[in-house]
Amino acid sequence: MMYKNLLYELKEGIAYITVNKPKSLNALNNEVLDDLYAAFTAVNNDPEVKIVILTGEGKAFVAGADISEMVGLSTLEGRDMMIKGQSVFNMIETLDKPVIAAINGFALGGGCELAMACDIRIASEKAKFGQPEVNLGIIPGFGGTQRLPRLVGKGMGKYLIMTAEMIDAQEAYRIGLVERIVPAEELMGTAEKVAKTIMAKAPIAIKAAKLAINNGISLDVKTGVAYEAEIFVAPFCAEDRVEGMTAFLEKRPAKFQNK
Ligand code: CO8
Repeated sequence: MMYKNLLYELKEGIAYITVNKPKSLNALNNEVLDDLYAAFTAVNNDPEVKIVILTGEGKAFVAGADISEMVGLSTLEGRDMMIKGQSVFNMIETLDKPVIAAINGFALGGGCELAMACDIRIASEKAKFGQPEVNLGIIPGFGGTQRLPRLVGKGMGKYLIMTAEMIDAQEAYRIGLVERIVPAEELMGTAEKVAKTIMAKAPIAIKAAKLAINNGISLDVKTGVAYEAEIFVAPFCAEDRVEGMTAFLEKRPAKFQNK
């Protein structure tokens, strides 16, 4: 698959999507958003793809929405771009397959929001995070006001959005914005290791777990637990459940067939 603003590679079931506009620190304009939509649609439909690793080329993961494009937009065009970005990020969040963000550098504004739409965030020690939108007279519009407080809590979410403070990877890890931090040279290797760990599990269980967490998180616990009960049934009915449990009892690795 070829994209103007992305690099794409499929290796051993892992799709690598790299935002590739390093001159503008991978800023998201309408064209990049279209490419991301096309790429994530394609990986979702490709049975060879089991998991996705999303990263950025150069010193940024993504430094935000493209300010040079946004400055000239009318109000309606700005709204359209916001809705487009939200649709792409919602799609990533609800993709059938797990998505790991390998955050190599700046993840600011729309870049931080993009990372937050992924299932798991692994950051290089060189990564920097922030929601600097209020510096530009706007608020986060690609989901940041909703996903950030859900990850780091309401107070810290407000602090980061209202102060526009840029934080380093260590602080992002401390507040729960990322799940792992590693030296820069180990970033892709660690992301691959995590991807392979997840790929070794029953795919139907991974898909169900993602669904239960994504859709349950905004419910009260009682309703969420009832929802979990509904989702629980599908993997329990699957052949892979019998294989997983039999393999445990026979003290051998499970051979999951996605059945
Ligand atoms: N948009 C456009 N161009 C950018 C962006 C960006 N977000 N970030 C960096 N660039 C460009 C710079 O303008 C520069 O271009 P040039 O070489 O032509 O001058 C090039 O990338 C390199 O950047 P710097 O020279 O600034 O590199 P530094 O290492 O000195 O600084 C920073 C790196 C700190 C990341 C700095 O570039 C910066 O502060 N960038 C802006 C970060 C920002 O404010 N991001 C938030 C944008 S708003 C947003 O994301 C809203 C999302 C919702 C939008 C809804 C749709 C309407």
